[in-house]
Amino acid sequence: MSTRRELPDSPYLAAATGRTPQRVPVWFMRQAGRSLPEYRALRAQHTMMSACFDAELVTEITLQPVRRHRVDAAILFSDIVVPLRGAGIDVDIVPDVGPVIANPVRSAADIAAITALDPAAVAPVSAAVEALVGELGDVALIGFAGAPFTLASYLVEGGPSRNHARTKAMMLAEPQSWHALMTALTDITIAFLTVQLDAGVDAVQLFDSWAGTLSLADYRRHVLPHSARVFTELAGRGVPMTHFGVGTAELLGAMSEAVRPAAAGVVGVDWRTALPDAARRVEPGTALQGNLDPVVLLTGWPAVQRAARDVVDAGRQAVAAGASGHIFNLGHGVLPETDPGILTELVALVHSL
Ligand code: 1CP
Repeated sequence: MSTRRELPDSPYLAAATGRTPQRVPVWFMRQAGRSLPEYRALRAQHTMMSACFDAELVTEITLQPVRRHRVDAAILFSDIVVPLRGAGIDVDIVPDVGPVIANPVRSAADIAAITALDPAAVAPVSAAVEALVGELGDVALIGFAGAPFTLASYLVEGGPSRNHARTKAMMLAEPQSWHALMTALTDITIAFLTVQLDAGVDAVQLFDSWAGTLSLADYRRHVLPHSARVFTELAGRGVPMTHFGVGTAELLGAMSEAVRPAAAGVVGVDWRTALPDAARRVEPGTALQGNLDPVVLLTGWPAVQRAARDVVDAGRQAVAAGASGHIFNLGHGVLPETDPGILTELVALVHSL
């Protein structure tokens, strides 16, 4: 187990932990990958999954956006389904589709067959994290995992889905199966984050990308206890932890309750909710991350520039309204067709404000 780095000058860690950063920190979800020509060149020679299990490629792809854009945090290049592979599930990442599960999980027997994550199966992830913390200087390294609900949605549906109908059917009609599935996935998520924390990541983010498909009542009853267990079990690590989802305006309060045990809790906000409103919905002492609409980046620099200034202003208002900090990001991931030059200019603009 490596000792954690002290990064007193990291604006990302300052904002996440309630200190005043020297400048507004900025990084982008999905900054590593799809939008970068240097990523596409590497990917032309490797499948997505094989890249995720190659420590040198993981290290290189994680560093690409840091070199190019001068962001304040790196996100580990991996995918939310990587630990499922490490737990014996036959999953692939198909170009232009996303994760595809060979045998979707639909019966009690399917659920019982899910094994624990063997840390040895994701050894290249540990090796990459160890290499990265040696190379990143003051740039924070964020590890991540998928939250149990979002992982369950891929496993039950068999791949990406719009309405998550089979997932909701299991959740509502087969509560025992649902609880068993969510418990197994929560264990896998905790184990995958533990591997990354042991190897030295400076912070973690839990992606519950599709939780916004749920009502607040269903989220609280069927999902929140499992996600909260992730944060509770890892709270002792003392690192900032971010809880993110899309379409979660109604869930922000509950999502911040889940992350409350963290030494420093951050809630990711999508572009639909103004940051000062989000500040009033989350628990006191929570920092906010977000929330420029990724589509704005496709509309040209004048619009990007105006929207970015608005987000920085809204972040200041959010802090005045009680948020413990603001980390500039998009409301969801960088779209593949984004001009990387715009991202570089955006980082420079945010740093100048
Ligand atoms: O062909 C390719 O090159 C694959 C495209 C790709 C990439 C670059 C996928 C397939 N995953 C990734 C990497 C990835 N995935 C990262 C690290 C890179 C970075 O963030 O810079 C991260 C953090 C993820 C996380 C991820 N994977 C999420 C949560 C974040 C989010 O965007 O909501 C989700 C939902 C996935 C599943 C997934 N993997 C890949 C795709 C296209 C998808 C989404 C599929 C769908 O629409 O349901």
